[in-house]
Amino acid sequence: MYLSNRYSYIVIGDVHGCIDELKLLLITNGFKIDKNGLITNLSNKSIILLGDFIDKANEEKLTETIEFIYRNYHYLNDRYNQRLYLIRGNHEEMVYRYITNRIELNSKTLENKRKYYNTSYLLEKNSSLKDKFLELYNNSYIWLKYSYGIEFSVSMTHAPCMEKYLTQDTKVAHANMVKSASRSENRGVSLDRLLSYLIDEAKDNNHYHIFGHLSQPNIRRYKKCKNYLLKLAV
Ligand SMILES: [Mn+2]
Repeated sequence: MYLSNRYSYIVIGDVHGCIDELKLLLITNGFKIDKNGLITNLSNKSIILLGDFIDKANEEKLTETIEFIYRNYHYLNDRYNQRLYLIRGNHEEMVYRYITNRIELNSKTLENKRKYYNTSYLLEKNSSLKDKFLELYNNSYIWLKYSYGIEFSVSMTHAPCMEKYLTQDTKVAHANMVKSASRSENRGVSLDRLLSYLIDEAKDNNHYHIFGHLSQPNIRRYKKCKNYLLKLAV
């Protein structure tokens, strides 16, 4: 989906239930949060959440996070304007599959549910929160792109991916934009080897790819400027 040039955009990576840090980050960037938990003082900024806003936190924080995003999604967006965008991450995708029975349950998938996708249990016992999550899931984008003329563009996805998949609308391309090769399944392999395309495909131009997914202590910028890795919210 192409973004309007009318706004400037703030892009926030993997929140993972860090609701207090998310609010602080918004306030640090000039937004205000009123007593009802609504984001105000946007001026001309729109917000893009880069995926993985759930899991890896306790149920209280996950509930607060989903409620906060849901409420603001409705407050900030209407049929004419969108000021809060969601990009789909692999955690939203997997939790969606668990809670809608789109995954075969066996010892491996049940173990993964316990280890990585704890939001599933919360949503399975809280149906109104589940409905809110499903609405957010269904309104999330796989990719967003901002372009300014032919010389400058920024593509955004949750995960890093090869250039041939970026902003393509096929099933395979979508899967690659939501999740890259798993580090937990490739222990001992360095990130630069696992995702060597990030280095091989980097170019010296003003077309950027912003993604999250890979937790890093700091922003990582690939040579020749093409690829950025966001500083994550965790
Ligand atoms: Mn991820």
